[in-house]
Amino acid sequence: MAKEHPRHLIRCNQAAADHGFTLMEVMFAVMVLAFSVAALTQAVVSGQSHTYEAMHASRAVALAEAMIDEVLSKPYDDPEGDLAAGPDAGETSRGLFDNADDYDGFTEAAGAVRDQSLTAYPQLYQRFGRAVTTTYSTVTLSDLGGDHDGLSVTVTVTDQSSRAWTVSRFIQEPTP
Ligand SMILES: [Ca+2]
Ligand SMILES: [Ca+2]
Repeated sequence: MAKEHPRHLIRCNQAAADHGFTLMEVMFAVMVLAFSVAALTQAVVSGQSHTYEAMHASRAVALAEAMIDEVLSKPYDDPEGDLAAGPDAGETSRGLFDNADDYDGFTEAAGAVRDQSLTAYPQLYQRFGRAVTTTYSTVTLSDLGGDHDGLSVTVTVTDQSSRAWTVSRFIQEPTP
């Protein structure tokens, strides 16, 4: 004699068959989920990349501005009266520069970037090199009423992908 299923179990199985998912529905749901996860992952990676780029650029500009500040902290005129842009006699290293134009032609390679006290910058800043140019020039500043003699200082910071950030300042020649 065949074993009889309890009546309530038959009802449950019938309900599952009525409300279950077909294989196609399951595959479709899995596909949608996979696309959603991929899109979310891409958004997170893209966000992290933008954050890295912003931090990278801000470090480059900070290095450029720090060098500009260092140049601006020096006297305009050489104490010995030398007038040539670039290091003067005996100014064989950065620590011996005694006026602003001595920095003309100064460079630091990536991995050897130091602050004004010649202390190495943290590792994340060592991905950049720096170069300085200083040029005596006359610029027209209409707000200040005409032509002004002075020193143009430009600092270029370059990363290992050859991307460059440039900061420039004009130092007006002091009036005697
Ligand atoms: Ca000098
Ligand atoms: Ca000089």
